[in-house]
Amino acid sequence: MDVFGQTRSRLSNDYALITPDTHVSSPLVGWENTSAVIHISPEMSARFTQYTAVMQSGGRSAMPGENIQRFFYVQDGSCSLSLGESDPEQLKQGSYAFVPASMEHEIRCKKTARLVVFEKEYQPYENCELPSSIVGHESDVAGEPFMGDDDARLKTLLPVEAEFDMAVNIFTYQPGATLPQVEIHVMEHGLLMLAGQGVYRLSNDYFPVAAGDVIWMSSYCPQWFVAMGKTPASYLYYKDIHRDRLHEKLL
Ligand code: UGY
Ligand code: MN
Repeated sequence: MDVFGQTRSRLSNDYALITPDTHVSSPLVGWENTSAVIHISPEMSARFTQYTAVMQSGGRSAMPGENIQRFFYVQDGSCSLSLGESDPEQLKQGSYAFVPASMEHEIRCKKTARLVVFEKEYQPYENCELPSSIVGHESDVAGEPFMGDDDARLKTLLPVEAEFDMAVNIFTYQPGATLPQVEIHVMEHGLLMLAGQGVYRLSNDYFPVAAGDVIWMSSYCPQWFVAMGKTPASYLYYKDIHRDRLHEKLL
């Protein structure tokens, strides 16, 4: 609580920094024994949704809307995932799953679980099948040096293939490591700081950021990051990929 009404949260037309002190939870429609904070949504002109779902004992998910694909990452606790007719798989901290649009599935929780969820409408692409479901654990994904820098490593959690129109990655920086350039690109981002701290450049502004912070970056929002402190900084982030917007409009 801040008695003087101060916060690090900031909103602008092309980015949002949302810090945990400004979160307000509400029930998640259709889900049972679950509350959520919807951090990023079309209400702020994003083309996707990012939310944190906090599931309690007896927690149960609902299906997303028609043609909506869902990715979730288990930030804390454990849960199970049933995909189609198959037996439930147990998921723990660091597990993640991608569920293609319209695939029947249910997340259930016996104790507690905190999930980071990204949802996006699927944009089909000529001659491409629907992407398949993916279940994995971040510890099974190798962190590749980003543009040759061993101190900035990227884990790519989903296949980089044309049927996938979204990517979710984990970026880990040693203290002092940076994004090698100020990036300006058509893809949007939704991001959760998982650990550590640093300074994020968003458009022409620079912000101290730390574990728990959420950031939305619109298409073409200038962005850059430097990790600071004594421990590595890491973030989980979403981006839309593989769809040429003019081409889609012409189809
Ligand atoms: O994938 C990306 O665009 C990534 N390098 N951006 C970011 O970390 N802000
Ligand atoms: Mn980027």
